Amino acid sequence: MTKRIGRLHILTDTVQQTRFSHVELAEMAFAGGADTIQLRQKEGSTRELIETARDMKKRCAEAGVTLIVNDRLDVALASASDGVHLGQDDFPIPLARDILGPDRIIGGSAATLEEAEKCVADGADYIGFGPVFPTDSKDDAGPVSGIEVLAEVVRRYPLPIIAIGGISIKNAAEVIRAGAHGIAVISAVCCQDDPAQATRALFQALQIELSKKND
Ligand code: TZP
Ligand code: MG
Repeated sequence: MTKRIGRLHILTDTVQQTRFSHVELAEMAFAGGADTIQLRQKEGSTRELIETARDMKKRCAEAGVTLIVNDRLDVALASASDGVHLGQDDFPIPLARDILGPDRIIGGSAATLEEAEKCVADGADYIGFGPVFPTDSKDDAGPVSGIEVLAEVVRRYPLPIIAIGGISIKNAAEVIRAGAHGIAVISAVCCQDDPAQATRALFQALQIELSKKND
């Protein structure tokens, strides 16, 4: 079956900013045109995270938006989310596939060509590649790839590549021109005064570049 991999992934963050909850951020992101929300919470109670994920899944389903849970296969299962996003040290992708089955989305993180190759071999549905640019949002983000390595990943590997790390309205068009299928952002939406408007600006930048590709 064909799984629809979104183009504009908003990772909800309640650590770098505390004004908005995950659910509030998700709703502002839908309002701005995001097609994928990734619930990303590294700390705290598992029960509360499951409650949040279930609430988000309901709202995402109503909005026709994909919900991916970062790191936590258990929470993705408990909330019947559309998928899970797994880093190189998280739950192994092949085992996650055995548990989730063929129809759920599994994204893998890669910071290098070798890690991208592993995501492909493991059976990921898309690769979150980066940090493409410097970021303050992840301490252990790995080496900054730059745009050339991003383009090389796109050339080499047959999966949708979602660029992440320091992506903003200033460089979103450039990463799409480099061949990325889409972008994933934290601070460019969650830390802005108006997250819905910030999402809308990114959405419009993507639309313009993607429509040029289809000309
Ligand atoms: N993975 C690689 S870089 C990164 C993650 C989660 C952080 C992205 O955050 P920002 O604020 O969009 O740079
Ligand atoms: Mg992870």
